[in-house]
Amino acid sequence: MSDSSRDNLFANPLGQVPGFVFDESVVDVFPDMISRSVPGYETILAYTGELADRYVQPNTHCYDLGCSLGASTLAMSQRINGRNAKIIAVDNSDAMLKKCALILASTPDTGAVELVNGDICDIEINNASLVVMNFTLQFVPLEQRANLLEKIYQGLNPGGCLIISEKLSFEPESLNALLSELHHGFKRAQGYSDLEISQKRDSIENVLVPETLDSHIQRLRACGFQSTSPWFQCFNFCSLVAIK
Ligand code: GEK
Repeated sequence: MSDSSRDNLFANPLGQVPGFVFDESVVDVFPDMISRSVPGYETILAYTGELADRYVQPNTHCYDLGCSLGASTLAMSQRINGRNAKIIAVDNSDAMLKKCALILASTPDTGAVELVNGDICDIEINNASLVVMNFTLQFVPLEQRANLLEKIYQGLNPGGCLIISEKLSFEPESLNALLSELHHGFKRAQGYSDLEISQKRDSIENVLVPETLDSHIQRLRACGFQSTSPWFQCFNFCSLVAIK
């Protein structure tokens, strides 16, 4: 890996740490950042592909909400060739979408992907057999999350699947602290220094707002998803499926 694609955004003391934004400096290092920060990221991508294979129906839509550089879109598209299913990949970061477009253009068999520059709370969802939100809901303001989930439920066809991957919080606080410490140990093992870990934590606070697993499941049930379960968890990172 070249130095310019290694995540060292928080390696030097920043004084006042700015709030995290998905700008060009993040885009340049994003694949390295997410794979060294999210335990199980590669597994979640692989099983996003597996679930796409199981759930995507011919002539329907698949949504990748908060697509970043298109990793989940690529995982899906590799498994659903020939089904005439359109993937709609949405992000509201111009920098992410520009680079995502370049990546898709240089990858074979991604012709059926439509890139949308917009807020996932504003887009329309219809005729969906699969909706993927891998590590995006955590950035949506808390008060907008129920409406977004309700819109997804309405836009899914019967039998359709929603995948939500998130960082979680835990109660009581002692358990939250334990799982955060295990996560920080994972980051240390991936080569991040204590300074990088603590500055990133300050930067992301109030930008990424995690909820408990119970809150996620209760909200999904309230929207109408009767069939929902976590299928993966490592420390404070989790992925859920919910079937309409
Ligand atoms: C992956 N899914 O590699 N509307 C649209 N996009 C948004 C919004 C919003 N309201 N809020 C945040 N984003 C990807 C990884 S990253 C996760 C997703 C992370 C976008 C934001 O611009 C960013 O690209 C993405 O959601 C979150 O599988 O960085 O931890």
